[in-house]
Amino acid sequence: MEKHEERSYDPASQKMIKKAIDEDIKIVWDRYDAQKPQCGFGELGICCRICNMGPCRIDPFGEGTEEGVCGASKDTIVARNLVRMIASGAAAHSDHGRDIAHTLLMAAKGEAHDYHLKATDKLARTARIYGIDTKGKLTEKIGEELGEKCLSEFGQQHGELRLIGLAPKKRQEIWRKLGIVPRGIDREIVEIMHRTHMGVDNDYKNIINHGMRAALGDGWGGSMIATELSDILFGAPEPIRATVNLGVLKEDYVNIVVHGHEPTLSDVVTEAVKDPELLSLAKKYGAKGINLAGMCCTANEILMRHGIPSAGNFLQQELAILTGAVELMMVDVQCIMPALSSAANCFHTKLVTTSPKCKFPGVEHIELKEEKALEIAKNIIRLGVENYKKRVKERVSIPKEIKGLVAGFTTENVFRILGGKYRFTVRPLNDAIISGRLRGAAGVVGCCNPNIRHDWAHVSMVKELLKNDVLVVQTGCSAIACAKEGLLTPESAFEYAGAGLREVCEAVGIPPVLHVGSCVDNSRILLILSAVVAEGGLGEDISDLPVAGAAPEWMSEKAISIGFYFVASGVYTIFGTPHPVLGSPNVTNYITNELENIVGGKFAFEEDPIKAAHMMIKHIDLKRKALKLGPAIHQHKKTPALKT
Ligand code: BF8
Ligand code: SF4
Repeated sequence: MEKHEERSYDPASQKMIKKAIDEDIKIVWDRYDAQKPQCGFGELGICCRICNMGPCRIDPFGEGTEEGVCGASKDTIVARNLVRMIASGAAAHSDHGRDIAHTLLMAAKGEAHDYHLKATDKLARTARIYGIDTKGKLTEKIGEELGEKCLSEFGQQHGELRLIGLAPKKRQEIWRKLGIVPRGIDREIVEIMHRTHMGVDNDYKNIINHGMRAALGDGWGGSMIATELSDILFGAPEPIRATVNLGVLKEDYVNIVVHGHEPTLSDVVTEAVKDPELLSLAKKYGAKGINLAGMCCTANEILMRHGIPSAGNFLQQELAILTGAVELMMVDVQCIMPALSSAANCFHTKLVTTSPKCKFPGVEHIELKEEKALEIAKNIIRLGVENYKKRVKERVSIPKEIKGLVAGFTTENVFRILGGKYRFTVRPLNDAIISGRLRGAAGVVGCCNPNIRHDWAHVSMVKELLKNDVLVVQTGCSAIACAKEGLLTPESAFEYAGAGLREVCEAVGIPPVLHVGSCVDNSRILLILSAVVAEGGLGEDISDLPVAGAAPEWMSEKAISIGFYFVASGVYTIFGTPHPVLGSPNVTNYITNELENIVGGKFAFEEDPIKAAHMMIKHIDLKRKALKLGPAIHQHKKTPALKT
């Protein structure tokens, strides 16, 4: 295999990586190689620079220093570092949720005219969950009350987050007994920072238990608020066909790429690109029109609501610029590589930052102000159109690869699709699992990372699960990876799904892999699991379900927070490369073993995606057995016996 093929499984990406190699442009894989060998202390989680008596490090071989200057053990140091990752990940998701709540409130108060409360049904339903009396009230009034309630949950000091009440009763009781129901979203994050300050909590189990509390505040709080309020504000997604991969960029068009996470501006951009004045300006400069594409999770947001194509996932952000065909890349927050400015400098691409939280030195910053969002969006698009003049035709090379997909599945529409028009229910899903046509379900989510061949682990794992009659739900970069392989179409069931899964997909008309959105939309998976429990016949708690989760190519601290809220919700969750915990056998054992008896879920680390898929299948089978269900009816004969 040549270098560009080793780096990515995706042929479109391979072409751009090859171009980078040929033109000697350094990209993420080169920077990764330059870091090798990566710091062993960091990898094992046993370095501490929390106070100025340090930095300290523990000798992993037990031959040197066993404790920090303050006496902190490797268990304390590893646990503290780990939960600080949760704090950062939960903060990122939750701050996103806060921003959406803020925009919703402005829209409801009539202070942001470019936004509207689109999903009024969902608004009323969510308001009722928050105890708001909706009777006889105007939509705007309900929106205002809901916006205020949600915003208040970030700084709430006592009580419980409201959305916790959507979890199965048994699950809520487990959390209450352990004292890990989040009181306020910010409060639990701040408490992580306090507990991990020098000289506070040094009981690794106590530290991690609080980490779970903050992570639950992300999954059942900040992220869930982001999802629910985004649906209300930008429209509840419905299954929609779209396209994905670098081939969505168009040679004769002005190409605008929106990258980041929060849909607040990108959703308005979908309107701005239709502006007749901007379109005629584009034509004046010789372009056929304006082509909008997304990147990372802001792409997922506008993909599932408007069918805007996705140019790719995390590791493709520089590659999009390398096509030489991107006039403008507009970024908001999260997963935006600082390297983008140098990539843009190698081409004519204009990079524009839009969030006060994310600026780049020397890069033009045009800040989103909700009061005049559309005007700002148009100004940004205009810069892109103007920049078309600077495109160097000879440097343009857009890979041809493009694939169709269906996106836009949500908790609500899964109910409708499965239950039919008049009966909202997930019953057919439960029945399919009970009868054994479906063996179980798996969530495969998360990032991509140059430490593993791009997209390969996602695609290999998902194919293996499908073959074994496991229905897959996906979000984030993982969904895009599999979409590029064509797995997110109803037709793919014929090629990849086992006989049982294929029957279910055919009967209901769904793909075997359901794209449920961006990373904050992992909260949709929590709600689907809760709905399956509520439907009956599969136990009383999420931890009873024959399901498993995985993040085979993870890189971000958000992935750690997501992993912890799934585990703390009772889901067995596999990460590809390990968390930075192996320096403490105690912490490793706690999160990969003991936690199961405490919260019903636990972690496993397995880099081989096929092995990991079979670990998930084995777990699914154990849960089936515990529920006294028979084996899956079309159980794949060649499934190897598993060693534990
Ligand atoms: O939030 S999957 S690389 S883009 S962190 Fe980032 Fe990871 Fe992608 Fe979306 Ni999620
Ligand atoms: Fe070292 Fe303890 Fe300070 Fe960490 S908190 S840097 S282990 S002295």
